[in-house]
Amino acid sequence: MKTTQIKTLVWMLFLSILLPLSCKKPIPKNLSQESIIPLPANIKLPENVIPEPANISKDEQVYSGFELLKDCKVLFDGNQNELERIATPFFNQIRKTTKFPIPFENLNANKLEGNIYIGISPTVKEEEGYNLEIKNDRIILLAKNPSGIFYGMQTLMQLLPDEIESQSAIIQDPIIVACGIIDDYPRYAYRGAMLDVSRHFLPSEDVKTYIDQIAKYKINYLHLHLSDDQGWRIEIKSWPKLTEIGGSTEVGGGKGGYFTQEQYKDIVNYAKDHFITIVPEIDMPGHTNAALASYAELNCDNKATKLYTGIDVGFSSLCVKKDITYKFIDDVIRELSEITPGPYIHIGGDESHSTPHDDYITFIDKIAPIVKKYNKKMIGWEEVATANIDQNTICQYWKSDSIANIASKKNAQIIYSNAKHCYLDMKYDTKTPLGLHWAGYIDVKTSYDWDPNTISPEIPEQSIAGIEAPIWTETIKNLKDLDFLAFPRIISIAEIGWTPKEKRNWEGYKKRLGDQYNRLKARNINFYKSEEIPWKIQDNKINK
Ligand code: TNX
Repeated sequence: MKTTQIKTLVWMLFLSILLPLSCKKPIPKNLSQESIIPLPANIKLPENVIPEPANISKDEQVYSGFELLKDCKVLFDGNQNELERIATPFFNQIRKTTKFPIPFENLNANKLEGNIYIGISPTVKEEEGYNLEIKNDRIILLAKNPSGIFYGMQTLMQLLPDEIESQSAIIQDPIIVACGIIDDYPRYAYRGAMLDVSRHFLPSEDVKTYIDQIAKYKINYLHLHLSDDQGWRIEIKSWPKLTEIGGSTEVGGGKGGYFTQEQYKDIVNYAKDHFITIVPEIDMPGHTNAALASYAELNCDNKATKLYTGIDVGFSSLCVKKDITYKFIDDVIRELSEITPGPYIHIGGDESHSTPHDDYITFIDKIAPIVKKYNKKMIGWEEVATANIDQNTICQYWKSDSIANIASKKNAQIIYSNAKHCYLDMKYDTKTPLGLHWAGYIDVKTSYDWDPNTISPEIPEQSIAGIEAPIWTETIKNLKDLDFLAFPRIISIAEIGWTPKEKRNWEGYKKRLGDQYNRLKARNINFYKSEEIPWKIQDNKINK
């Protein structure tokens, strides 16, 4: 063959590969089909988005939108230091999986084209809200406050390919972000998770991992259940035996453990970086055996109880009549307030079955001013509504509609943690190896398909501070167990707390959750692969 003939042949071969590709007309990626959780309050599509023809296979289609290219920069103006601090962990992860340098620069000397702009702006009205505008040639993220920037970044991460969450994969395909405007803000100001570190102690690394995970779904409070019959988990310098003795065991007789005040402060700071406020709970007057075993004088008969490693409730009580009890509580709340920058102290108050009811009321009425004295707002489990609480108290509804109604009649705010839907320690079904089932079996649909408004129609929306998903750790020994019961149900609760009621529905949610399979995997979460969810399994892509 002559060289010209060879050349023609090579060209033909080249074109036969290239032509079919180039013939594809890119269709604009549709922002409303992205699987964002929690679903944003408002998504506006650009006019050129047309419904995709049904006969096109997703893998073969070419999309258009904002393309993240390797020369992309992130631009800030004003508040640059703080905004950079918030954006850094997100962009470090993007740099890792794209190998793009993505420098941070000041807006002044730069054009917006091709870049991402992040800024604080009074045009966004909601406290925790943000506005994320994606155009073909730029992304603009605005918020009223830094928290909104954090939430907007969480949303943007979910608009990037799943591999963006990977610790090892490098993204090879073009990164196209769907165009449109997300104008988003939460339904409730309080969107919480509760972790019981008392029944089984979990070290701070595990608490931090949980913080990482819940922050992705815009949860903004972590309530730590720091004391119970089985263990006292926070150092109180003026009462050192609480942790020396009371922290020395746990359910099943393991070695227990506790947080030093330094470790606690470290958790508080870590949470703060994730826009999460820690709410510490000292449960009393019941659920106090660990304290009663540590100090004889806290018992009415001056005899220290034995440490307890079982899972019964309702058998212990502080001695309501003694002055030393209130000296003790004052010291505990003072020390805890000093290391807790957040506004709340949770005083428990649940299941005080061995405290006579009149004593219980006397007790709660005496605790409330102590919490106030240290400039904190009191949260208590629903039972505190039977005492003389004022409108500054927040009651956490867990079981009884009628008590929650009493609380709202007293103008107290309510946090919904109704056990039948929110208790992450309930089994999914009869086969679940971990968990309890006193409140019933809670599959993913049950955790999602309800609303605070319909559970207690008598409680007006303005009485609702928010929603919280507790996880009690009688059967949970480590992070793996915790993951298994918490995920994916904690994600349901996060969406109920954030998304407007009328935007939510189970069919849409279950698809979006299924689409997050790769992300949950990439984050190494030992989540429950419920058969109710159409999981989009692509293990190979993420584990490269
Ligand atoms: C009830 S809910 C409790 C906890 C248990 C939990 C187990 C509440 C305020 N008290 O002491 O750990 O059930 O699901």
